Amino acid sequence: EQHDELKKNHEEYLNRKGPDEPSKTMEEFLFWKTQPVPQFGKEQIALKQGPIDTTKNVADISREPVNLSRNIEGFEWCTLDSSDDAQLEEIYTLLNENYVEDLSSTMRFDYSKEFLRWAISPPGTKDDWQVGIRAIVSKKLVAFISAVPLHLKINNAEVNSVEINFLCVHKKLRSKRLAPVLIKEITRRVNLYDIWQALYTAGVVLPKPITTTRYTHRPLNWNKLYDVGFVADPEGVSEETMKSKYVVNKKQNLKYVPFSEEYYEETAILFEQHHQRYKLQHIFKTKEEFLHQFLPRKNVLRSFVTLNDEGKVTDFISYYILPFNVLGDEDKVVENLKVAYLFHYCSDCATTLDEDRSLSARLRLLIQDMLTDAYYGEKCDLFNCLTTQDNGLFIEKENFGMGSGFLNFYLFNYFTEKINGGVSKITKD
Ligand code: MYA
Repeated sequence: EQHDELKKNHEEYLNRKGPDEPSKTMEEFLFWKTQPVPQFGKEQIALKQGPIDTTKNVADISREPVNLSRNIEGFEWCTLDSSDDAQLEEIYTLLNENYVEDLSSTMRFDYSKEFLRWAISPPGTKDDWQVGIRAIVSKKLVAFISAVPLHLKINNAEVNSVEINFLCVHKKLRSKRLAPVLIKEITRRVNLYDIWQALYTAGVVLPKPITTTRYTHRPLNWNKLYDVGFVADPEGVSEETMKSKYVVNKKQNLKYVPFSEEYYEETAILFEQHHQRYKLQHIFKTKEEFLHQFLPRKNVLRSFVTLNDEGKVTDFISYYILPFNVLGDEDKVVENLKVAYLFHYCSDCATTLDEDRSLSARLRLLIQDMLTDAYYGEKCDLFNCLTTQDNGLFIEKENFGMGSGFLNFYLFNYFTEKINGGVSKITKD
């Protein structure tokens, strides 16, 4: 039954509009048409790259929170502190029960608490950027949104911004226009720090993506993925053939050491050199930020460097672990899939002039090795990556299949020409 459902969804997906076409007209985006974002249907080629609205300054921003009672009675704003275990547990429970699902509502992200703490509290995060809505009487947390500081380089222009993530409204409070209220409140709180730009990603099409990327999936534990209906029956292909297609090497091609502070300087230089290839770059200004993002974390992040004979760092690669709950009737969790997501990487092959050291050959070795680590070491069932970075060099060859999910990238209050490929920014979803 689950496989029939999967086929039906797939057909629906094939018949739908293009991945970056909106489901309604610009006029119907009642909230987004009021915001400083590029609009559908308007020729904005004349616009130069840069901020869209430059009229405001901190003195214009209200010190009072956005009015909530116009939308719902009996709820209040709160500020959460994810360093406190009890509050982290509340964020975790809200997201675990109400966050992003796939098209057929059979899978939902199951961010671990350690993952959330890592993602929402990097160095430089402000105390009031973890925003919630609670019921006044029961104090139950029913909605959430977060911001973290982010330095971007967009076509060589540096933009001091934030990344917005984990927007979530409890299922019972949907369609009450709480999302716009949460977005306005986080905008206010960010603007008070004199920051006017943001980056965010979403599966839904809003005005207006700067780029659209696609999820690709490389099965590791084909049997389990088949049993839960993540992969459909391959027509005319035997199960044995499928299994042999997805065999994972037992032994790694290259030698790795876990990334640690002693490799910071060399890795950061390599990272910057490699990332110059991309039009949208996430840049790390301080050692503290870099180490926060890339030091290994148990059950959350794996990161490695390879060294040449002289002990010099030649490559860096990382992936994070983000499980999925498989849902049965009445939203019950019936199974958990452990999923690895390719995160950042860099290699000296990206800048070498030595023809024998092509980036594509090197990346294949590195990726094969991460598959080995994820499957045999971390017992992951699936390895995902987006069509960002230089991933086009290995996706097909390493048997990553195109998924049904897309991830659109957006900038708030910043105009730039559409970026095709060339994205090094990875969001944690
Ligand atoms: S993306 C992950 C989003 N979360 C989920 O998908 C979790 C499951 N879903 C939910 O919790 C709810 O369905 C949400 C909507 C909360 C998504 N981004 O309240 P409503 C617009 C932006 O009646 P609900 C992530 O976290 C929609 O087009 N807007 O709807 C990044 C409509 O507006 P318009 C969205 O279903 C978030 C309005 O909301 C999204 O009850 C980046 C309807 O509101 C979406 N994902 O709740 C946020 N989905 O009338 C932007 C729907 O115009 C940040 N909508 O069509 C912007 C930068 C702010 C900071 C700026 C600083 C300078």
